[in-house]
Amino acid sequence: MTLRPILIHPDPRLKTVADPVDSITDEIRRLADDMLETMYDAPGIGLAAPQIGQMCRLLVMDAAKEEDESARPMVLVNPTVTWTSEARSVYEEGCLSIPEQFAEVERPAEVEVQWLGLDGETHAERFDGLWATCVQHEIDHLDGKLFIDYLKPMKRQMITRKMVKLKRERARG
Ligand code: K1U
Ligand code: ZN
Repeated sequence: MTLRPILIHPDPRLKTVADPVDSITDEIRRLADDMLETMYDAPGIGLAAPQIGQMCRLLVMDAAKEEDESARPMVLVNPTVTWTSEARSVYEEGCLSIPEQFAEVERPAEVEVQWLGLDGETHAERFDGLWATCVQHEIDHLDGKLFIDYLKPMKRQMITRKMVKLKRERARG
């Protein structure tokens, strides 16, 4: 398994709609392994393939953060939201592609998602709580959307300027 560098906003690949995965191959299995390792190392609770420059519809997540919850690494290929609740919830989101910036985002409190697993089977599950927030955040990445796109333009611009500065400083070393 290999740690992959995570792209930092602004980057055109983070604004691009990713392509569906045709079939589950060894390359896809390796990519999923690398993404889980990269996510746990960051640390994060989710990661979408475009965040490491791979423009395919694959995401990984493990939002089991309660003390009594055991780790549950999940790999979702070609995920689609098939149902959203009327009820909404607000969560202070972060993003590994927008380090150290957090903002409240309102989303459906529960969602049903269908996806292809690494076993080649179709899976479906209803998510709530942090899992629901996380899976929606990651599917947004597959559609070229970032959590800051939900914020008012002034706040979004302020965060983007901070990220441009951060990237310049990191490039200087
Ligand atoms: O997609 C990403 O950039 C990962 C992101 C996912 C996410 C966080 C919060 C709300 C929705 C989606 C992160 O994992 S940011 C890091 C983070 O939230 C976290 C890290 C360690 C422990 C707990 C949370
Ligand atoms: Zn993110």
